[in-house]
Amino acid sequence: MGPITREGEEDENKVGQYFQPEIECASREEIVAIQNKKLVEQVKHVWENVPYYRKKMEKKGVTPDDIKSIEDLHKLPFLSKKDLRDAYPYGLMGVPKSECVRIHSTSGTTGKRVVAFYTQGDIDLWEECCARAIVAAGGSKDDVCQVSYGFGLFTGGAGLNGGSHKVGCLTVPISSGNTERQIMFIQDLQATIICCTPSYAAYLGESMKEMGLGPDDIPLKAGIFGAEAWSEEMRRDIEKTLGIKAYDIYGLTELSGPGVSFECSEQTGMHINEDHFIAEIINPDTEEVLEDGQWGELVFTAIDKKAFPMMRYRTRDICRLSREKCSCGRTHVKMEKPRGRSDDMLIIRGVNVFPSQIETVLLEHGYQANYQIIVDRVNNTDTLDVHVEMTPEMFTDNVTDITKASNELVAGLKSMLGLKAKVTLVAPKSITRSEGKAVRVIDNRKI
Ligand code: DLL
Repeated sequence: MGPITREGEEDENKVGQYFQPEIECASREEIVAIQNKKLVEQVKHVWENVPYYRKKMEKKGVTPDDIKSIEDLHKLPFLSKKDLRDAYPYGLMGVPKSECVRIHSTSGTTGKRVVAFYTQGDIDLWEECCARAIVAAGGSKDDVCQVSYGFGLFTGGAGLNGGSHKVGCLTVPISSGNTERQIMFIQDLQATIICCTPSYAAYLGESMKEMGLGPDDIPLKAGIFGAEAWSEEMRRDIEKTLGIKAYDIYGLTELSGPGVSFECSEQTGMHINEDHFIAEIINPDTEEVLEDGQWGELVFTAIDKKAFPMMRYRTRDICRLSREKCSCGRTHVKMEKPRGRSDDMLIIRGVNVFPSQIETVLLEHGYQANYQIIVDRVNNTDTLDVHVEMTPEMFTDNVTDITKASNELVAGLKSMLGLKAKVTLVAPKSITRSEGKAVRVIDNRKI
């Protein structure tokens, strides 16, 4: 199905385009009715087919009869990453193996990887979510969409590739890496949309500059960037260097992959695909459900996915929800850019620090998002070292200039974090670039 406008919508090309208008612009009553019906069915499905979760429900004294609508959601037990590890690999599967057609898996560096399963139906719904994101970024069948997320076990490539097919874009499944070839294809095939991590988009921009190319030398108009936290400053940087509008997209392997939520032209948060996922925000310590607008841990219940039906899954992403009316016409709740993960949060000398706060300070001072945060413990005291690349324009070996510039950053970080950091300015290109998610933090503390 191609993009469709709501009846009476005049502008056929920009704002006002939706992949599935009847759902994306449904009234609150309609959305709640869909969620109520699907939740009741999903709880029955899980009770009957996932003994691991049934035991959790029994332990909490809940049966499917207790769940009559989304008002009862809070009665259900949570699932966490620990449950996924305990039930690895098949313990949370909701259908016979013979009905599953694919797996994807996280790139987790600690413990067992998460392995998620999909029926063909699960894949179709997932690809539709990604198609909604592409259309929201202005995509249609007239576009050439270059998918530069990694393919394979990672969900980024497969998800956006499937979405791009559903929209009918000419899809370029180039995967990540080989930056010169990426730029050559963008130019030769006249790619208009690119999908990759924001850090890779920034690297593409940097490589273009080195090749003497500017935004006018490439036909890109939009980018769909996600899989890691990125700041507003980084968005502006990428938009300027590539000459595009940069849209955020969010998701996680446990819930299919990219497309759980996506940004529209307003760029003020990501619409959650509420016909497939019910979102809650909880206090991560007390597990109490918080009101819309409050920061807390994002929890999702997948009400359609059959092979890997996640119920009240604790994402660890710190976020908040907003139900303010959106100018794009979509009615689904919006989540703000996640501030970081509760497990990304560093506690340094007792202070909570998110890498994104450090990034904001660096970008405000004219640096790019090429940095590494090194945390250690010396004589029982935490140390925070931030290695920051100078841009080629600011590169100097004049000690006075370097000291002045790093002192400014130390002051900026102090005012943002309330902590004294050591800043080391390093030469351009000396921090290793990533083709996927960037590695920003090295924590050497043995705690
Ligand atoms: O990163 C899925 C994805 C692929 C999303 C491509 C968007 C684009 P995982 O590897 O399982 O899945 O990692 C999921 O990445 O819990 C967040 O902490 C983080 N994350 C994903 N998207 C965003 C985003 C994919 N837009 C974990 N902003 C999630 C901030 C994000 N963090």
